[in-house]
Amino acid sequence: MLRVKTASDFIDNAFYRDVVEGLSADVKTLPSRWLYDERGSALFEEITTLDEYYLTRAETSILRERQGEIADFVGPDAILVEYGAGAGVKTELVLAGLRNPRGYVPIDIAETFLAETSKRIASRFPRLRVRPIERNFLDVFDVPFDGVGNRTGFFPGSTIGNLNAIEAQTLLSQMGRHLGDNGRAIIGVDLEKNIDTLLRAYDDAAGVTAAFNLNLLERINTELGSDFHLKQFKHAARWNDVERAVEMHLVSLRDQRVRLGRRTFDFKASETIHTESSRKYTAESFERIARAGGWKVANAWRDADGLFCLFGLVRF
Ligand code: AVI
Repeated sequence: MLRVKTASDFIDNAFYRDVVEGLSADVKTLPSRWLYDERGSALFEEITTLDEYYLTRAETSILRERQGEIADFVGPDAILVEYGAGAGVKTELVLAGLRNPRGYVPIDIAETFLAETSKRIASRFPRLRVRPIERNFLDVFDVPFDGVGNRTGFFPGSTIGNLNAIEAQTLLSQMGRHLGDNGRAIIGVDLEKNIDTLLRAYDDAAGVTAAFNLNLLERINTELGSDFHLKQFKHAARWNDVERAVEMHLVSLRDQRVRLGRRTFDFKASETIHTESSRKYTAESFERIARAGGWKVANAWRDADGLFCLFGLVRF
């Protein structure tokens, strides 16, 4: 028999808690990590192939063009620790350039994805010891590894841009603990640029980013039994000049009330739910955050158009 879901159905559910907390706030917000269910992850993969979304293309071109320099920076016999398991060619480009890499440690909360990545890398690099860690890389944990060799952290894709300053600094400090005093890190960072280019990257003509953002409401409907009318919300990308970030929002198209179990949430016309921030850095602003996390910038590799930067960091 169908019954209305109540808080007790979801009390232990982190997604439910985040949705209730985020929609109860004066300025409504939802954490961006919930964008990535199966459909959200597939839509994000599609975003990375769009003309407007230059980030993936630019970063991959740096990894191809600077493969030798990156390998020199990492050094021989290294263990590569990746924060977020690599979906595509990026990890393979780094590993293929290295001299005698000893180990690969992908860290990711998504079990299936982690297993697939580990299998793919192990079959492509049979001499590499692959040791996956199933954790959210923002949690506090250790990286045990019995092999020899200096460790290098790899955090590509401008995912650091989805973290606020405190989260970014905390992650960089934790990477320092994982990677040790001789540790190195390679971080992919999207650079500040012309605002039109930035906004187009987050509001593409084909509407894939809009579908990615709206899928979060669909997910709340399906998994938590709410009654969002998707046609009554639209996707918007906005530049936040103070935060130096492109923000994704879901804009309510009219006054409306949404039900979630026994709770209701009221939306005014034009009120938004803030679903993601993608921070953009300059060389100076990134250097500041790296220093605060215990690292100094040793290298900054940019693509030919100067859109994106891979920073090579060492401990200080
Ligand atoms: C995963 N992350 C780095 C992407 C970004 O650019 O902030 C997520 C994304 N959101 C909209 N488009 C892509």
